[in-house]
Amino acid sequence: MTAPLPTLSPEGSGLSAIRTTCAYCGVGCGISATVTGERAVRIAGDADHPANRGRLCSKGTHLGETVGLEGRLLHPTIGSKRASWDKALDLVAKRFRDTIAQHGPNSVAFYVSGQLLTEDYYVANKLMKGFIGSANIDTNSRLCMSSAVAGHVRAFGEDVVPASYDDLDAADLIVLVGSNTAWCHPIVYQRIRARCEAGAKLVVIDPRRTETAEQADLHLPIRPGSDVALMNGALAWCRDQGVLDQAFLADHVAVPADFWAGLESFDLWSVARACDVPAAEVRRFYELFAGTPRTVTMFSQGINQSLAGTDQVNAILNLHLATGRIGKPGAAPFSITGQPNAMGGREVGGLASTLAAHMDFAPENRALVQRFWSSPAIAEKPGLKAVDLFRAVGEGRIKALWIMATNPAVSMPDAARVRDALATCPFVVVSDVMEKTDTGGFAHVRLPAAGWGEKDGTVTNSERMISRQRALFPLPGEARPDWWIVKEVGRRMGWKSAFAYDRPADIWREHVRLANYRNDGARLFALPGQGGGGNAGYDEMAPFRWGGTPFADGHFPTPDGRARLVPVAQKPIAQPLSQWPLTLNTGRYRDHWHTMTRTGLAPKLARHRAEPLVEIHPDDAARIGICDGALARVATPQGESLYRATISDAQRPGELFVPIHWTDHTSSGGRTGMLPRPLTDPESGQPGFKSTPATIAPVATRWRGFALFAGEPARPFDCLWATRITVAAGSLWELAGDGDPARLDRFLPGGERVEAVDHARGTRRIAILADGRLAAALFVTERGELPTRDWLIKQLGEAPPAAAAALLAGRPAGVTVDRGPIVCTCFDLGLRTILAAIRERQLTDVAAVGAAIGAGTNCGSCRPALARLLQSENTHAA
Ligand SMILES: Nc1nc2c(c(=O)[nH]1)N[C@H]1C(S)=C(S)[C@@H](COP(=O)(O)OP(=O)(O)OC[C@H]3O[C@@H](n4cnc5c(=O)[nH]c(N)nc54)[C@H](O)[C@@H]3O)O[C@H]1N2
Ligand SMILES: Nc1nc2c(c(=O)[nH]1)N[C@H]1C(S)=C(S)[C@@H](COP(=O)(O)OP(=O)(O)OC[C@H]3O[C@@H](n4cnc5c(=O)[nH]c(N)nc54)[C@H](O)[C@@H]3O)O[C@H]1N2
Ligand code: SF4
Ligand SMILES: [Mo]
Repeated sequence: MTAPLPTLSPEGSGLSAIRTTCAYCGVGCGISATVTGERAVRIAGDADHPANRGRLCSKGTHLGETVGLEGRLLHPTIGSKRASWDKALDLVAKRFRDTIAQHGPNSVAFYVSGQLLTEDYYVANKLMKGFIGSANIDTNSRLCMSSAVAGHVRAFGEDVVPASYDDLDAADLIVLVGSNTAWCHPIVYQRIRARCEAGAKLVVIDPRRTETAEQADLHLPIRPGSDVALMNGALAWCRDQGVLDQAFLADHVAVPADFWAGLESFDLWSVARACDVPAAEVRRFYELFAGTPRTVTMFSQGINQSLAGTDQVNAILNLHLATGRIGKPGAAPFSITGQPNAMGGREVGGLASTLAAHMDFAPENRALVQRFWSSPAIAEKPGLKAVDLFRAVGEGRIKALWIMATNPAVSMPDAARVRDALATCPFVVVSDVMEKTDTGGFAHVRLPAAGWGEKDGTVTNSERMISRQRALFPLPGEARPDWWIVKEVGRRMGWKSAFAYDRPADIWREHVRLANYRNDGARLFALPGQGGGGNAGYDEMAPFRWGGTPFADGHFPTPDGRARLVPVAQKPIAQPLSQWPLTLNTGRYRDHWHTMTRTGLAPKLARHRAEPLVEIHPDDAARIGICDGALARVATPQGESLYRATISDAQRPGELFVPIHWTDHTSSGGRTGMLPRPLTDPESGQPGFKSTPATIAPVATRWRGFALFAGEPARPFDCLWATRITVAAGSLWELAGDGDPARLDRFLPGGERVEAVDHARGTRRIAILADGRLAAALFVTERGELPTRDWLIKQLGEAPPAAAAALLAGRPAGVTVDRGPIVCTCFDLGLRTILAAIRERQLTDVAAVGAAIGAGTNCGSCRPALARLLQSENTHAA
């Protein structure tokens, strides 16, 4: 495997740092990692990486907390039994071969992930499309980026993102559409803030007032699904103001005959009505847009994850093409990607709807790719897209399925049906790094994959920059990299020489050759000059961006060289149904990543949002009888799930917001995947995760409480509400129930027990001591208060812990330690601590808070939250 790069030796430490890339989001930050022990690493931002220039957000900063081996899958299993690699790989190869022999190549499928490295992805795509001869390989990017892909292809002829982060530094106006950048792409957001501090304007278009929206010059809280109206209206406005780029249109854009006529109905008033925002606000946006040539419009899931996602993407691209704001510094439409290697997956062509290397299934492309691979077969036509793929599994049409690096039992829409499908599928293989995932429970064969910090390969970030991910640790247990697992199966299926890779560099060189193969410039995706220098060249590869500044010359990869304006109509906005009067929106929290298999291991990331909340507008809450902090049941036509309610005027009336992160392993409720419908955009096949008809009702509970364990509870909780987070020495469970709270005793371990009971309030407090340490604590009340968790969490590891009286009080005598929810993860500062500092020291800006108590001075992810606290304190004071 790769030797560490000896370049970044921290002064005097004697340890050398390894340059690698963050495990999480599509920003693609460079990391300088110094291995300090067997499974220990010190993480710092790589000051030389162009994507982040040394900065990291809260998730990247705390990656070191996630590299332990706790919970890892470390050997293959067949059924519930441990198996050797030989047995497991032979079985996978045989079952796929037999199924294909009996039912044809389209009876098998792979479901893969934007969290694979490019080399892994390349081998999986080659095996399915070139050797099995089916295109039934789809990826979780279908749920994430596919509307952007389809929109790019319609407008440009190829899936090319025509922007880079440098454009943000050069823009005078940045428009964020359906993107909670402050939480989901924090380092890009810091770059946006820096640009705004230098005078650029920021407009945020999101139905919710997110932390991103709070710092904007203008926030348009539009009605969900009304983005086409808003963008079409902007284009009509620009035309009326004479700011279209007529020369660019004439030379480089094909405009359908009735295109402009289609915009007639999008006047200011109609748009304001469709979007449900004041016309004056819409007008402010339009004036800003029309008046600012250097505009970057950045969009993500509020645009993509819609039943009209592709049209919404094209509405944005139309606006940029018609104003000539593309291919120039500071002017671009910018689809920002979610996963670390969503873009790499698109480059190898690992979606069911593309063949390979940005080629589709046209006969000449099929012939070219088959020749390049010297393969016995080549997929004839696009394969099944994710939602259809799982439907086909459920209907018995797919009889062998291999899932890699994704957790569809949680993340697919209508996840209950996905689980049913997995349960009936004759053969399911799951490659994952973790032993317990909701999807892994359905596997016949489980294969232990190498994880971040153990793998070598490349990833491509949102701005087309390809960076190396490098191994920091030896492979643990019997874990193997995904490329190795897939090529071993390919070889055992009979294709020995086509899958004779010894190292990721071999695959990279082949990928480079295919990108450049018979490519006279017709495909913009090309990697000229790459792949040289042998294995050492690969090991030392520095980050680079492919494609230069796309479209700078006004040429587009379409047959006539012109871009396309695509007529898009605003879909009628569905009226609320009487049974489902609300609209459910789903998305992300700042410090959690997807199904939390990694961030869930980091105590510092767990406390920003410790439970899955349903956010509801105060008017709706009052009308329906939902109290802040109470449990509520959210139901949709697909299923139902429980959440803790939080009342928030950041929500629009009639809309609910829930997070996507909780699973069977972390919560008895809050499993959001059960709620969205399996409906998709007709062009892209991307599910409409952001608006599902829904209803909400309060759930009565008799008691609430929490439990702390050094380790895990004796058995899984079965009460109404139990959500888990990792704390430094064990786990913390938030609990609520309607039965007899005394039943909770059976979850506690044995040991010396101290207990206090307050019958008047229905309160019981129990601490269990074992070997002089606090082994567990249970605090339950029917009518009383509960202590804060912080101090008790600290007692878990301590020997001896505090006196029994203090333990049962939940705090040391005479001291209040309620920090509130954690805002700053780096300095471990809670809301109350920060508010106290602001008041006592009369702090007025984020920098002053940082100078006083450190908050926000390291990763900066909490700066938007600090700004909001300061703002509300100032309003309060005034
Ligand atoms: N902390 C964290 N960061 C992440 C991830 C994570 O799990 N956690 N995941 C990564 C991945 S894979 C992805 S894809 C990205 C996603 O990054 P984002 O797209 O920023 O995240 P989301 O929270 O899914 O949705 C963004 C916003 O779309 C808004 N929205 C909903 N409906 C509409 C609408 O009709 N119109 C408009 N204009 N907006 C709407 C929502 O209110 C929400 O605030 O984040 C990446 N980064
Ligand atoms: N309701 C709703 N649903 C959504 C979304 C939404 O906004 N709303 N967003 C969608 C989007 S944009 C996305 S991207 C998906 C994400 O959804 P998923 O892809 O299902 O989520 P993850 O938790 O990232 O799953 C990754 C899995 O791969 C494992 N893993 C990590 N690294 C490796 C590796 O190197 N090799 C292997 N083999 N396994 C590895 C992890 O342990 C984990 O089990 O969710 C989608 N679902
Ligand atoms: S913004 Fe944060 S999560 Fe995303 S790549 Fe950078 S450090 Fe990692
Ligand atoms: Mo995503």
